[in-house]
Amino acid sequence: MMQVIRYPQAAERLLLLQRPVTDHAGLERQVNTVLQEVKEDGDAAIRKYSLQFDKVALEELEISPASRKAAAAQVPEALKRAIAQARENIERFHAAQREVFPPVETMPGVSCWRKSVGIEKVGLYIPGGTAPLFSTVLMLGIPAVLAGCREIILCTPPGTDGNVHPALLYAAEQTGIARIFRIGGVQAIGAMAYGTASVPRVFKIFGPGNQYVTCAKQLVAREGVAIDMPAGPSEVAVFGDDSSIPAFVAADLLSQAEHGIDSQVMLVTDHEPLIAAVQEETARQLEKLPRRNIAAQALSHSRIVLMEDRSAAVALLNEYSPEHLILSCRNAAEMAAQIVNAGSVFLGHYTPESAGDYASGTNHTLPTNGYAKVYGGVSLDSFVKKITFQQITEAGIRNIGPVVETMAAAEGLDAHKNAVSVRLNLLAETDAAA
Ligand code: HSO
Ligand code: ZN
Repeated sequence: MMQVIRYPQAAERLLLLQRPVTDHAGLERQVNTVLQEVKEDGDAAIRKYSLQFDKVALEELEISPASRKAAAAQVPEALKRAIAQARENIERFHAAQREVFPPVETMPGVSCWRKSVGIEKVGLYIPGGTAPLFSTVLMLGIPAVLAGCREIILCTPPGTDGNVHPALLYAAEQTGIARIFRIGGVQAIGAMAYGTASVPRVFKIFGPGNQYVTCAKQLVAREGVAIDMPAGPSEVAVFGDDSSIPAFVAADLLSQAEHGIDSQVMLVTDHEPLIAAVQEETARQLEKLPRRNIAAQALSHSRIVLMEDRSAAVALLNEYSPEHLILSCRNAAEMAAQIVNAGSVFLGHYTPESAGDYASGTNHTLPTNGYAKVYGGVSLDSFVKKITFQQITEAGIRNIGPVVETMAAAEGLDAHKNAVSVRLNLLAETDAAA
């Protein structure tokens, strides 16, 4: 089921850490055709492609406030309570990311400060497909609201009956998302990037999606619309040792494997006996999963890697830079301190990735494909830009002015120098007059 690799050497390690390559160039022409049509024909193009791709004839593109309200009646009470708890935790964690940046007096009379200001218009994309990801509505909507984004819209593909899953509408309602559109795929990205009669244009687009959606986001990004990050197939790496509980490890691997046939799942261990135990458990648990077909396909290209010791495992994991990393081992905190590349890290035997996927408070929109080497996941920061401010007093310009004059002169930029000199001259005149 899962391929086992023992003590891989450098060349083999490179191969086993590779991600699947998606041929975006091949997709681009196709995706671009749809985008251009949405740009030119707006709502008409959206209706055309919704019929063609999603098999749904749309009249109203926006979901009415009445049907948004009505969704609550279709959501079981237990789920509502769970959503409320998840929302509270996600809010608490993201609110703590608010930055307080008091002015810094870099020199007497020279004050500099920075303020986070919400991006005015943001668009959230929630994929349809095999699972209604209402948890992603919380993960994107909550930080957007906390950041003070003024216009928050959401696009998601409807079923063939034109309806959107009630739990998704309910989560959006609870989060405070202003407008929801029943539009999916490339059409949705085009609509939010360019704006149509029904859909307002936004400045930044967030959210996961299939390769068409990802390609569309990358194309509109070239035209000046910001995007959160390019999303690849979801990933988890688990590190296990002699303290691991095979049933827990297997369950964690399967939780990621059930996302999609392209999910990337890896177990790294320094304890040979764990390998057979996890394989056995995985096979046993897989049998009982409703999504076993998807999970089995994901597992068929997944790997178990045996390393000499913990430090070799750490090196391998940092090289892989997984989206999620579960340290299912003793002294997890000590190991976590050595992790420099990962989207989100889960410590100890009682911290499944699922907790972070839904409810513990951290964001589940994370860098895949090795992007964790340079990017962090979505957070409050993703929804703001940080504007710097400064104010210089008369005393301040006397202090900093000569520094600027000298540097400007040395760069041969006399107009820059003059902007200071005219001020210093006036001060010198008033000093003389006094
Ligand atoms: N593991 C997914 C997030 C998710 N899981 C949503 C369940 N629902 C991507 O990180
Ligand atoms: Zn998940």
